[in-house]
Amino acid sequence: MTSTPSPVIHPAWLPAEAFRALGSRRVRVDTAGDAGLLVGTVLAEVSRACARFGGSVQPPEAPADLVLTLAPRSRGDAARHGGPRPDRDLDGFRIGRRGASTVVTGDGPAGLFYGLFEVVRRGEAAFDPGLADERHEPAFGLRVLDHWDNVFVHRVMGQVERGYAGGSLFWDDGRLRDDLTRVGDYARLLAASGINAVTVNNVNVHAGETHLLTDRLGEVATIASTLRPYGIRLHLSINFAAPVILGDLPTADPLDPDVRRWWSDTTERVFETIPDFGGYLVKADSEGRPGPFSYGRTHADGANMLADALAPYDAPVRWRAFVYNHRQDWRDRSTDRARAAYDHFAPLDGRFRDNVILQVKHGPMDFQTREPVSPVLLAMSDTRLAVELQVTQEYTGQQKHVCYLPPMWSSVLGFQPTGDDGPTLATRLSGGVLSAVANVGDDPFWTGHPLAQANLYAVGRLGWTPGRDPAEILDEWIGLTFPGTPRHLLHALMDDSWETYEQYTAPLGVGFMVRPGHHYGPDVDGYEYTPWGTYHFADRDGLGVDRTVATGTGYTAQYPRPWSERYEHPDTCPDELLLFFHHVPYTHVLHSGSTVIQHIYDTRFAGAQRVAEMQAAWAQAAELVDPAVHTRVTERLAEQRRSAEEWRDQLNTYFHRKSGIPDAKGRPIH
Ligand code: BDP
Repeated sequence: MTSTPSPVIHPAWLPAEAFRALGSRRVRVDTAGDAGLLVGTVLAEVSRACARFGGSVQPPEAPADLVLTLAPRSRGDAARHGGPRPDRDLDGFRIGRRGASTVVTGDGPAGLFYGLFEVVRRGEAAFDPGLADERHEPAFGLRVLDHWDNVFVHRVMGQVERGYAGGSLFWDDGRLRDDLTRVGDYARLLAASGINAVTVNNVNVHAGETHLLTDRLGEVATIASTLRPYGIRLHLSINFAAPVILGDLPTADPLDPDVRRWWSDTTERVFETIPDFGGYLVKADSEGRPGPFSYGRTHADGANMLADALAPYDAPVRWRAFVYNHRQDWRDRSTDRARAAYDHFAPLDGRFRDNVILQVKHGPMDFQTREPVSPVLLAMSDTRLAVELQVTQEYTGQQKHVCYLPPMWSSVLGFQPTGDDGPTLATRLSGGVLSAVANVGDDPFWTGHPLAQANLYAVGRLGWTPGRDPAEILDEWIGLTFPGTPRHLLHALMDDSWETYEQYTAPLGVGFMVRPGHHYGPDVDGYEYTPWGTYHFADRDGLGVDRTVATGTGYTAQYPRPWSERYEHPDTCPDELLLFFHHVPYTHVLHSGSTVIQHIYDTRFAGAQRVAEMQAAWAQAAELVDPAVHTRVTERLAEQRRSAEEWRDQLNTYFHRKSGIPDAKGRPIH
């Protein structure tokens, strides 16, 4: 019998080569006998790199080119905790020169670890005698990737919901994988990018997965142990109806004393089994999931019950604000899904416990190609808030299309709630939580499309420095992942890829013209007459959703000034969001000087053309990159091109037929 050789797993941003500069030096890990788990990981990394590249691990006091040390106040912390405590104040580090050495001083063991990876990222530059002193600390204390993994393969959603990179890294065929080596490698990659937590299961917690909390907790503990050496804490998504589903109680009413005791006892067992357990993530009363509404209770009642169960362990519950009615009447123009999160949650401001974090999707709808910032993130000053990004490319090309997303995320994190001179959203949320839906699976390239790794990498980096230029992060990722490859090649494909994707799929803020269910490819009216609340309202005269106070759904009033006013009027509303906020005639003239209809035609032609150019550029790179990467990207680009042309043709034809207005440039539209 022949067996198929296991595929070679791509090293992502940690190829051995990335450690050359560090590994060819004399390195001292000077932690005064601190034998914590993370310090052990740092030592192992250093020893491995030195063994490979001819450097040496120096004994105490010996001269060294690189010294990795702990700040005095944190010495002993690792020993006390028996492992990493990725608390915000211990993640930071200093890097600088002392005499002939580069010195990294971690605030705590985690900081030491993050400092080590700063040295890796910088390569030779980390040993430059002119290296400036810098202090680094993360803007967000909790930087968490939420996996939408199911243990069992779900009938409709498969194993990883909205996953485009194969099966779960954790579970296979309903069981925890016997070999968790890849989970360890994954944790190492994440830690090197700055992530410090992972939620291992889908927010839609199906009946089978509910057991992870109780009788299958052992599996969860095994995953936690695999993540721990890299400072990654494990979080679990829980099912609000768990007390009922697991057969213990007749109700899940959050005010019922038995239910409250059930959650306290269950949570106590979780912490007995996993002492550094990170917390719960909850999707309740949303898209058919159970929640407090069934018992006439509020989201505050539901969240606070779980917060009380977690409080003794100083752990948070992240309660998702993605709550809306998915049974709307499409004939009723006054309903508006964009309003839902704010309408549900803003009145509850100040009513959540301190360890409740309201986790809010970055836009008001659902991870569309472009949305305005969710107004919930701009309100609720008495509630702890987390931003939720979607790294998995559900609506952005499903990892078949190149779509580098950090420019979108930066526009959210850099949004200025009080206008042009005010602080950014990231500053407001600083110290809090950055969460993102993961895009990885058991695919040999981790993310299906090898270039989608850059999106994963960037989340952690933005979690540390949200104001950083996305192109700079990309440059860093390219340098690590493709050592020796001309960087301009990948920049040419990736820098503007989100904008390109937007051009051929959804210009001007129009959303959801995708195939219902799986959400890939165009379907002009796929969602138009459904109850999901996701409309574009195209008719013979114009298109877009009127969300104004004057004549529409009143959504613009959910924004503080000056945004409420800017969005309310088409003449001040930014072009790229015009159709999100306004229903306008096809002949409406944009700030750019073009009409809406002409813009639709032009961008769709331009976007598809850019994809053809990307394909041609990549073909030239055949000799310059790893052949396996080249082949995979080539295949995906062919599909991206086919899809971009399909988008262009269907959408242009649709709007041509609706409007009856020809393309001013006379290109073929049917
Ligand atoms: C939507 C996805 C769905 C998720 C949901 C969520 O289509 O699979 O369950 O978001 O975030 O975008 O809960």
